[in-house]
Amino acid sequence: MGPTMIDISRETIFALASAPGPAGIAVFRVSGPRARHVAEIFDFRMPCARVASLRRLSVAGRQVDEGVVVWFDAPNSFTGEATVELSVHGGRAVYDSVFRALDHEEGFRPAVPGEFSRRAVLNGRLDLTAAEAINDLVNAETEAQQDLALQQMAGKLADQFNDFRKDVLAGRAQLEAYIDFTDQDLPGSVIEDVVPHLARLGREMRSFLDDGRRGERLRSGLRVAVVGRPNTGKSSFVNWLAERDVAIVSEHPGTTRDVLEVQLDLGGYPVIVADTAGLRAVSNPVEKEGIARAKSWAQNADLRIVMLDASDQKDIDDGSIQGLDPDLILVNKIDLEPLEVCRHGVLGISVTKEMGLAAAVAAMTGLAKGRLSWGGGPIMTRERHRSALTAAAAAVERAGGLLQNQDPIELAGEELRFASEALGRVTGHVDVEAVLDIVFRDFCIGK
Ligand SMILES: Nc1nc2c(ncn2[C@@H]2O[C@H](COP(=O)(O)OP(=O)(O)O)[C@@H](O)[C@H]2O)c(=O)[nH]1
Ligand SMILES: [Mg+2]
Repeated sequence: MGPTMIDISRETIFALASAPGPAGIAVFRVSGPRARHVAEIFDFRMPCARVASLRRLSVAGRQVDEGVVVWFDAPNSFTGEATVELSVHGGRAVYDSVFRALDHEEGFRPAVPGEFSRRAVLNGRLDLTAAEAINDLVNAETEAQQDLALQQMAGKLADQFNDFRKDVLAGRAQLEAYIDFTDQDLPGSVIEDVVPHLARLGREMRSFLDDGRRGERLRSGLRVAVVGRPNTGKSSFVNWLAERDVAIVSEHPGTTRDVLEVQLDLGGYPVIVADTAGLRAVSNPVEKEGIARAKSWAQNADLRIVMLDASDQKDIDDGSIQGLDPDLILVNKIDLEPLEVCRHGVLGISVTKEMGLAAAVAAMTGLAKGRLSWGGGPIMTRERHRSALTAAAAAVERAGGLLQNQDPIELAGEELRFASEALGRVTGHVDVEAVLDIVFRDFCIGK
């Protein structure tokens, strides 16, 4: 049963908000109309609101722990409901006894994933993009992801969508005034005002959409494929990057068949580097499949690093193999054969002798930064944001076209109504119930 089917105003929910132990501290969150009752369940005196207080927790006369209790009275809590946070010790027995005591209580039940944030949205404490940002911050693994989540949490993306929506509504208001005038003298200037307003708004929306999908890429990690002929040292390089033996390195060509992915933090930017099967003509069906996977991964990647062997002068002169357009060419094994060329985007390295590797990482970091840095302003982080804005921009453009064609004003007004609703759905101004399941789908319990 999904939480949308539950009368949320009546149930008191609880969950462990910290990661499962053993750990120094475990934080239980309890939210809902009966949250105050936690004091009776554990037989302590509820502290004053927002004052952290040490309390002994007992159940049926037996002490279960001693911990810090914080009471938040409604609506001054994360969810907007009465909330208690219990910071107890993070051990199995403590967890079990606290969980059981809460679960046993009439009107209490364990929270489903994302339910605290969901209630916060429904109670108007958070807009949907801020709730998404909280989830992003919890999952952030690099500094750039952290920066992105924090700026979205602060409301920058919501502000941008609200500004677009206000501009759409301003256009609509002008049109509505025009509709009311129809049997009197028409102020012709209205069209002259509205058409340029919509044209400018459409351009602003398109330019905001034209962001190279940095936000989405930053959330998921930039995909970097390492491709090249067999035995050039791809697996050696990826293992060196990962600081562990992810892939088998061997002097036998054609060892790597599956695509092996390694997550890295390059100067604060999240990158997924893939080691792939060496590209060559083969008849072995397993290696053939490996090569097909390598090519498809490389074609869909955000960046391609081609690995060449310093002894293969023909490939070095070509600069590309099998039509793959490289962003960076690494010529490996320069310990055996010095590299003659000095072309931009070509670096000589030796993985085994650790030559040129710092420069290779610096080049990769520069490329990642080029694709992912976004200047700190508002930026979309999900397909949900992008498809809504794309639909809104198209509707705004259609409205402008209708007005220019002297089509009935109502039709343009309808397009603008559609645009404002699409934008309003992103923040939760419109149809919040309908989008909740999409937004909270990947939350975990306790958030
Ligand atoms: N001399 C030398 N040998 C290397 C270097 N890097 C890798 N090798 C060797 O080249 C062979 C193939 O390496 P591997 O990483 O499996 O290549 P892959 O097929 O491209 O994944 C192995 O025997 C490695 O030890 C290097 O910089 N110099
Ligand atoms: Mg390999």
